[in-house]
Amino acid sequence: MDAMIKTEQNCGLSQEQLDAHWMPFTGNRDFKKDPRLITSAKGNYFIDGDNRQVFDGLSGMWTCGAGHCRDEISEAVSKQVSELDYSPAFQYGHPKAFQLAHRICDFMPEGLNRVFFTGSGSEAVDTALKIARAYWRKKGMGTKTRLIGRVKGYHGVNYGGMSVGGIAGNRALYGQGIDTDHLSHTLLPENAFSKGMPEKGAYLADDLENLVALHDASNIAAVIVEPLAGSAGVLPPPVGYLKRLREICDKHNMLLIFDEVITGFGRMGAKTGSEEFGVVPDIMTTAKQLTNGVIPMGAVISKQEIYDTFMEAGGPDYMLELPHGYTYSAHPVACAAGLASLDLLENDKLVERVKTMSPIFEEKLHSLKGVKYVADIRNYGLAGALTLESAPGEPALRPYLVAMSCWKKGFYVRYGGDTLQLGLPFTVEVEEIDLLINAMGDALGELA
Ligand code: PXG
Ligand code: PLP
Repeated sequence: MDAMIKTEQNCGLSQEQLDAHWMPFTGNRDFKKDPRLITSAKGNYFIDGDNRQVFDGLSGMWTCGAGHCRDEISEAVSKQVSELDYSPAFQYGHPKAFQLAHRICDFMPEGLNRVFFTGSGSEAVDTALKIARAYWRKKGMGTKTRLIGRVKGYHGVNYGGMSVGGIAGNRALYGQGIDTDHLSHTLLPENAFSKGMPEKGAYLADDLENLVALHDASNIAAVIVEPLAGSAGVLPPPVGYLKRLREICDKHNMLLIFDEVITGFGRMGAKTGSEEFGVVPDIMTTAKQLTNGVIPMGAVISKQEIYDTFMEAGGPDYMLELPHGYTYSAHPVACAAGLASLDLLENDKLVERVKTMSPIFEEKLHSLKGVKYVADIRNYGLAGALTLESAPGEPALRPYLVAMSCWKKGFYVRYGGDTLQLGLPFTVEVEEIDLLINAMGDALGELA
């Protein structure tokens, strides 16, 4: 009888069905004891397996800023599926791939105007790293291969992205990656509870000079950072930090890659983090918000000079200049979703809306200062995070408990390591922010 009740609660899924799916980045054993199932979504809310409405405090996974199940995107996708479901990505093209590439450039800082499509953020990162290495070879500087990331950076899970990534837990199991080194992270204790960009820490960019002194610029291809580190718990860049990185890259002839998988397309209250923070990279990686999360897609956007270098050194015109690409690069359904999604951002003025709502979010989020175990609060645009003091010997326990309590109260928030993260829908209302932060405050209050 118990098993029956449990089964009904779990949307009719059997234990065998639950066990068959090896879930990504999930405590599988815990989840399968008490699954948190989502069955539908509309606007800023999910409906769960018990037919409860749950506020989406992370826009899916930083993907669905325009809200869920938007008619404009659903209609574009369903039309595309029945018109051209797949089109070979290599040697042939379909019109929407070129239209979307051109449309993406409207959202880019001046000078970034060549777009390579991938199926995800991880693929975008590995593509960008390969382009960087190949670029220097094409220029006759083939020793420039080392890639510099940053501690606490997250660049997806493929081998390149994992290697430049700086979250130990995501690397420890997998043995040797590729040749990298890492800048120090920018989370300084003296900046705790900063609102927006922290004042101190621009000097941390000088770490790059130390790595150049160690490896020599003739061996370094590129530096990759998130302009605002997302997964490690929303770390806005210190004032002046990114500019300094840009100067050091220019001085030593190293490419600067901004990984804007989270910050691209509106989350910062500007079209990109690059625009918001006033520093232009040589290559940018994007994904997530590009299609509002509806169809998987990533894009690497590079300066024209990089593209031109490949074209000029490409040999006969029929030869391929970059031996790289994915079966699903520029998938027609993803392109349709991307075009509809970017139109929606623009027509509904959602980027501007992020800018308007972010001070309201900032104030409310920082009202949690002083609540038990809250060790730091950080925010920028519609991204925010709390760091919690660790329970003895269990650094990841408290955020997990708070997130589980929030879920029961009808709020989805993300937990990871010692942080809780929020990535509000661009369509969020003031009242929803109040309810969410109050629920988090209550959940924090329940901690032993
Ligand atoms: N780069 C950055 C900066 C990311 O944030 C990736 C690359 C990889 O993208 P894909 O599409 O391969 O997952 C990401 C992904 C979170 C969270 O809650 C963040 C990501 C994914 C899932 C959860 O912080 N970032
Ligand atoms: N493995 C095999 C055997 C393949 O044939 C392919 C693509 O043709 C891949 C992996 C790569 O798949 P994707 O292009 O979807 O990344």
